[in-house]
Amino acid sequence: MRQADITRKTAETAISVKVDLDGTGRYDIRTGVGFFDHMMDQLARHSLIDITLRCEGDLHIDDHHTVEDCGIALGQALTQALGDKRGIRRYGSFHLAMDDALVRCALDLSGRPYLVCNLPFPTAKIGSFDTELVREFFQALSTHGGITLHVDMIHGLNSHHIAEAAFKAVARSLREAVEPDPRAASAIPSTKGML
Ligand SMILES: [Mn+2]
Repeated sequence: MRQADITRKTAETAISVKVDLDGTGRYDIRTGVGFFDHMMDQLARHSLIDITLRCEGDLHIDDHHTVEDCGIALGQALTQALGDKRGIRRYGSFHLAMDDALVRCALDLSGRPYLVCNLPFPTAKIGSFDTELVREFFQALSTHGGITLHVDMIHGLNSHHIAEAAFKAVARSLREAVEPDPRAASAIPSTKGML
């Protein structure tokens, strides 16, 4: 069963997250940050990973701790659910177009965190959401999910579209990478023998 259930509590946030890598993209997300919930919904829907996420964060300060810590907890959940990564495709990539926005993601479930995030948002805010938090989320996801993650905007005019295209590109890439590879069902996809 490729599932995980993580709870994480600090002075800044209390989070519970449940993932099922072999899901159908069902989501039940409540973090108190509306735009971020919208992005997490996209992540689940387009990765086909079922995600249940609850976060009670210190939103009286700002959204930063909530968004970052959700990235940490989700990365930890992915790591746990993937186990020894036997039989997965490991790599995934996608070009995602959404109106004016075109974002490319390429990722490797390598166990080696590395983030390249090139999303030059034209505005600092989407509603009340700070666009710089998109990078914070991907950084936390990469670090705690052991993911080499490249997210590059190729074209974009509207910050909402750019962010949404980025989350959907990451989602589609994750879908591919965590998927069982029927030609290598029992193999660990590395010449080193471990990931
Ligand atoms: Mn939208």
